[in-house]
Amino acid sequence: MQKKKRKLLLNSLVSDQKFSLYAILSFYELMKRLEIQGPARFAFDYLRKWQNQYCNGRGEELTVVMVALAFPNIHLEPEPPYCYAEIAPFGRAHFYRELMDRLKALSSDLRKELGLSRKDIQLFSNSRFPEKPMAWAAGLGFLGKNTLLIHPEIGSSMVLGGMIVNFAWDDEEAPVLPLQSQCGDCRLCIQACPQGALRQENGLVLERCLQHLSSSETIWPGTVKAKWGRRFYGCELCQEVCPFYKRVSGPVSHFPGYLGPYVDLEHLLSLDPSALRAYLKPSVLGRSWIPVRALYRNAIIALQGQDFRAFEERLKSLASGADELLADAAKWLLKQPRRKQ
Ligand code: B12
Ligand code: SF4
Ligand code: SF4
Repeated sequence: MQKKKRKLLLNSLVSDQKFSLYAILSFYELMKRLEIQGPARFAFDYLRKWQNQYCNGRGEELTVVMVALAFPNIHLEPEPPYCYAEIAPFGRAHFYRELMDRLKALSSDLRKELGLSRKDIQLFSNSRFPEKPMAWAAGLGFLGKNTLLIHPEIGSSMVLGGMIVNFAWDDEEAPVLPLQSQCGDCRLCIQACPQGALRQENGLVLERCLQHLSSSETIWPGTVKAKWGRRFYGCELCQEVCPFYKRVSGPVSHFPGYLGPYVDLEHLLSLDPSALRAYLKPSVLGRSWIPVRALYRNAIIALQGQDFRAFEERLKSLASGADELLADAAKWLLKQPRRKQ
């Protein structure tokens, strides 16, 4: 097939999958853009290593497709359960799976239409690839002070992914250029972060971020427990305050792995760890790197400020149990006032 025709075909197959944003460029061009950006150097180095390891250094014949899927905010229902904890919007359904399903459908189209094989296409989302700098280099948005990729129209509520295809792409028609930061003097996200995890010069301090702590099995100091509030998983404050934050509906119309905006703590705390793992398995919280005991700890701490008298026996048994993480959380909660409703 003629080079130009192949290029048009690839473009139309990508647009058929209805991603919120997409960009196609040669691997060579992507690397050129990353190389000259000091803070993105780690992304350049990672991709160079990957290229040497898996592609025998080939770069000119590779094409990068970067995509983003904006997800809607599934709102809090008017009548939450008696005792509940909130899930941050990105965890309310499995949007990564939705994105991956669309990438797989695209990959299958590419194999059929362009005669490519499975090993010619490398798919990724929430992977080891440096997805934010790659999406920035492809022109999908700018990097905000909250360290997230922000599209001026869509905001940051999107999941990113992409594919590297064994396919030559020439960047002759002026490809979309990377966007410069549009944050200006704004510091709202830095000021809003309850943990002071965002530093203008150094990005995010991982150990302080509540999103990171959501799945960490370390014992939290009392100050972190108090700031945790009614969360079950995730934090979104540095996005909610952003002037670019939009609650778009995007092209997502069904919700795989739906969990909704909250978990019912009465139900959740009645489950043992293996039953909890099974309950969460189809959702984004069922991922292997999210330890169930961390989620259990989150649920206990989220009872603060709620009427947890009905759970006292369970909490006392956890407080004297062998699991230090849960014992610490239960002891802390038992010292908090029981709110009468
Ligand atoms: C580890 C990780 C986390 C960690 C650390 C995040 C972090 N900022 O480092 C934790 C658990 C805290 C986390 C949290 C969240 N994450 Co996360 N996370 C990842 C993951 C797996 C790797 C990111 C990584 O490599 N970090 C390491 C540091 C070194 O890289 P970096 O953040 O890119 O920072 C560098 C650049 O910003 C660069 N830089 C600075 N200035 C500039 C300027 C330019 C021009 C350039 C090019 C680069 C650049 O320098 C920084 C330091 O070297 C990615 C998926 C992926 N493979 O990319 C998802 C990912 C970044 N997360 C994502 C999301 C959605 C979240 C959450 C919003 C979850 C939620 N609650 O909804 C929160 C947001 C918290 C926050 N403010 O970042 C999305 C981001 C979508 C977006 N719009 O940007 C990703 C891309 C997953 C995906 N595929 O969609 N995450
Ligand atoms: S996710 Fe929450 S804790 Fe983490 S940087 Fe943003 S506001 Fe701070
Ligand atoms: S809140 Fe302000 S500083 Fe933070 S990312 Fe948004 S525009 Fe940039």
